Amino acid sequence: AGIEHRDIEILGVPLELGAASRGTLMGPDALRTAGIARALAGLGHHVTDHGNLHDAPLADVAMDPEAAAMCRFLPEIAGWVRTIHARSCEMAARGGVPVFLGGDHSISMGTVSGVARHCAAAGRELAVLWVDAHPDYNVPSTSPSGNMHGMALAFLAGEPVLASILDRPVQAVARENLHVFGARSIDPGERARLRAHGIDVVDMRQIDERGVAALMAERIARWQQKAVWLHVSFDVDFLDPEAAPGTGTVVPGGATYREAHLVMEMLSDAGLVCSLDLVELNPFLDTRGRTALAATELVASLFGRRVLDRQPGATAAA
Ligand code: Z70
Ligand code: MN
Ligand code: MN
Ligand code: MN
Repeated sequence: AGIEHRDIEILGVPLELGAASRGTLMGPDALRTAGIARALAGLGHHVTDHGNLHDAPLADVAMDPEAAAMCRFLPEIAGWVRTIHARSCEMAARGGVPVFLGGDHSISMGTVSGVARHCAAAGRELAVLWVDAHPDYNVPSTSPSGNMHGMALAFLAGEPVLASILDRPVQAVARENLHVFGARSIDPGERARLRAHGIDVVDMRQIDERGVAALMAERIARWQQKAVWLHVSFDVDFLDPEAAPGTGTVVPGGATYREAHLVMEMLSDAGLVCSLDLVELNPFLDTRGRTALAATELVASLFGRRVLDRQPGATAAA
């Protein structure tokens, strides 16, 4: 069975100020060196690389001062988020598959909010799969670090205290459509918020007990029923440090290379993924390009690469 060929639009977003350590600004270029565009084109997709976004101007953010004081580089990051948002909405509306190369995870405040605005206009229900060791569900008052990549999903859920990061009303993603996958590092206040909001969080224990195939199959069935626009926000720290050393916050006990590929293959078979972020690659910390290469292989699997074709109807354990 051949794969469906798609128009894939790549945009590099070299932002590093949202993370604890510098270096993710080199992420987009390392992914290009690893061959991300060539891999996708080799699968038969039509790939356009729009290059990197440039530094955005500082933004004036009308945030409560006490909260703003807890957000490191707020004017810089809000400037980027506003620029990214506009580009993302445009790209989504063009009908291709936007692929955003980060950059730290704070870029997703712009990428996903842009996609959400397009979905609202187009009458599509948006679901977000946050593949990450961290849920990034902090607000300024629960953040232990002040790093804004740890608040990205809270912003997308419509957290009012963060809303002024964007210069227009935020189209919040419905809580029932937020899915965290691979969590193994959650701050205490963050955990309380996730629980209070009823967010679907798959932690590593569940992955160990039930396996990625069964867990993904359940979620895919729900998304297919609702015919959602699925945005995948992939933080490379989902992977175990063994497979992906090139990221600022390595947390032991992550997904194996094989588990991550299976997630990608199942998502690809489901045909639901309409947009993607690939974030938190820090080439400064990488070992001989290993993380950039692993991320590139995973994206190829997400867009149709297979070891062997599947018989139609063959399914993973549900
Ligand atoms: C922590 C915080 C985080 C990524 C680290 C860490 C958040 N929860 N996210 N690395 N990608 O500072 O909020
Ligand atoms: Mn085309
Ligand atoms: Mn993250
Ligand atoms: Mn993370």
